[in-house]
Amino acid sequence: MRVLALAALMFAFGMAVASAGTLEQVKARGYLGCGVNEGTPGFSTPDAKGNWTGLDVDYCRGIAAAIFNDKTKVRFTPTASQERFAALQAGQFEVLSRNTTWTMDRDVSLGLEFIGVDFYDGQGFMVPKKLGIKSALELNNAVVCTQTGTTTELNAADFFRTHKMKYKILVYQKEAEYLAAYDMGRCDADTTDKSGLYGDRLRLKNPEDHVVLPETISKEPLGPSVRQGDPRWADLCRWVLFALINAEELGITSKNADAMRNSPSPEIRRLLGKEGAFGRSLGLTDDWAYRIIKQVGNYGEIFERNFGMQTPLKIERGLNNLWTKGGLMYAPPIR
Ligand SMILES: N[C@@H](CCC(=O)N[C@@H](CS)C(=O)NCC(=O)O)C(=O)O
Repeated sequence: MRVLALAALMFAFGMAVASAGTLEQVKARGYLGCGVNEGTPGFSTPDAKGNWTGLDVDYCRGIAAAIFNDKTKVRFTPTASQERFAALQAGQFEVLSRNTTWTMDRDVSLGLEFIGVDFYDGQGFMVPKKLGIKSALELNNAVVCTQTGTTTELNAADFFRTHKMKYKILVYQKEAEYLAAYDMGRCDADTTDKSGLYGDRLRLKNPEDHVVLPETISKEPLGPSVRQGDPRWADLCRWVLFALINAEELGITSKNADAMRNSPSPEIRRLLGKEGAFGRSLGLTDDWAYRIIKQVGNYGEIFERNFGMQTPLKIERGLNNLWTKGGLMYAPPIR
């Protein structure tokens, strides 16, 4: 009898633990844990006071705005390429938002779940102009520098093999290390995601002495991921991303979000929580997306603020434009 009672107790306890999902834990703790990189312009960079900015940062701020109605309720943990997935698994944060490429192996073998794409990128090469190289196909026998634990290393191997060219790769643990090696002339080329190359160039002694070659040698769909096993949390994170993209498509911005709440458009009304009960189904309030857009802006605002023509990076929207404007940004509808 006692054994049975104990078993029943353990079962009830197990249920209680299982039902305290990630959202409940985050709510109880009072902030979101967000894994970012250690400082890549456009994605995540801390200023002297420790304030973080960037696309990856803004995405996590969007989740915090949806949950807490306060975009500042996030704690950022910088992680190097090599350690990011283990850090997510170890519970150091609930969302990995760190210019991370969605690949099959990462998705199916590492116990994590990609929730979407927030930046369509591709790998390229940067070389000193003085080498006179115009194409990546002229890189035979080059020494290339990059960071370890990345798709970059693997794509470089594929590229040189495919084109029957020889190369030597120097891999470093930290971005600052490979960049310093490149700047000192230890390697002929820097290779990483093109967005990363533009960020790298800004940090060289003489940025104008370097050129990004035209070739894009891989697909790098970058996006956030979460631990596998809590589908409600994955849904929440996925719909925060979709809300940002849908808001841009519907013309809702941080500036007009209040006025838009009076819009007669059913799609706008659903997104802003004036019709339906979409927030509740995520464990949030129905104005969840309004909070995100009001506090963080829509996807286009976030892109422009962090990568656009007013920033030192000056990256075109390109593939990251909305599907209605020739890009790939397309979010399922809220209904
Ligand atoms: N998208 C690639 C590369 C991501 C990556 O880690 N890039 C480096 C070079 S731009 C980086 O972000 N370094 C910054 C850091 O380690 O904090 C991947 O997911 O493997």
